[in-house]
Amino acid sequence: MQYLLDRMSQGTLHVALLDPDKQPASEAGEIARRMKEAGSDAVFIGGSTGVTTENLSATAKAIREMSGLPTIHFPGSADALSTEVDALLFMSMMNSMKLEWVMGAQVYAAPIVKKMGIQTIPMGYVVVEPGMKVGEVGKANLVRRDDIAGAVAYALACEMYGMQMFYLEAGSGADRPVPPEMIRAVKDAISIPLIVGGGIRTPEAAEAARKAGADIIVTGTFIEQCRDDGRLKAVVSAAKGV
Ligand code: 1GP
Repeated sequence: MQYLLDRMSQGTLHVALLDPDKQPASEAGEIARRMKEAGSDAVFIGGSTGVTTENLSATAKAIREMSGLPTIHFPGSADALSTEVDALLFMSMMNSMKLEWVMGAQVYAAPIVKKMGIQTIPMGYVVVEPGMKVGEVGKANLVRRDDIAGAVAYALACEMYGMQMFYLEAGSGADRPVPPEMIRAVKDAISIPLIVGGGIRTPEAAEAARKAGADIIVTGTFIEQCRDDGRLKAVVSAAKGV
C-alpha cells in the first residue's frame, strides 16, 4: 500500500491486470516484463472465474521474476489465496445483491489470510454499467452510467467504512469505460485513492480517466491482446500523463 501511495504522490499510476486463467505463467511474466518497459507501476492478478491457488501463485512468481513489478491479488472469490503476491485487495463488492460478495467470502477468508500473513488493502468495489462478466457473476445491482449521485454515495460509504481505496469498474471488455463525469464527481467527494478500470484500451480513454481524477488506471483486455510495444507505451503514458 505504501508503495502505491508513494508513487501516487507523483501522479496517476497505471496497473496492468492479468488473469492467471488466460495464459501460462511464463507468458504472463513476459507480458509483465513488457508492461514494466512501457511504464506500468504494478500488476493486479485476478479474474472472475478459473483462478486457482496454483495458477495464481505461479503467475505471481513469474511476474515478480520477469518484471520485478509488485503483484497485487485482485480476487474473484475466496477459493484461491497465495503468499506469492505482495498484497491482497481485501474487497467488498458493495453493489452486489449477494451477501457472499459483500461480506461472506471476506469473513470466510479473513482467518486464513491472517494465518498466511498476507498484506491486505481494504477496498470498496462498485460495478457500473455495462458491468460485463463481473457484473453477472457478482450479481451486481449495476450503477447506471447517468447515476452520478449513486456512484458518489457508494464512494462516500466506502470512505466512511474506513476502506483505503475505492474502485469504479465498468467490467472487463466493456465497450464504454466509466464516464469521466462520474470519475470527477467521485474523486471530488472522497479523499481515498480512486481506481478506475474496464474498457480502457486507447490513449484517449486513458487520458480522459486521468484528467477526470483517477489515481490508478487499470487495463486488462488491451494488454492481453496488444502485441505492439509502441501502442502499449502510448496507453500507459496517457494514463500517467508522462
Ligand atoms: C477489470 O477493470 C479491469 O477489472 C480491466 O478491464 O479488461 O476492459 O481492461 P479491461
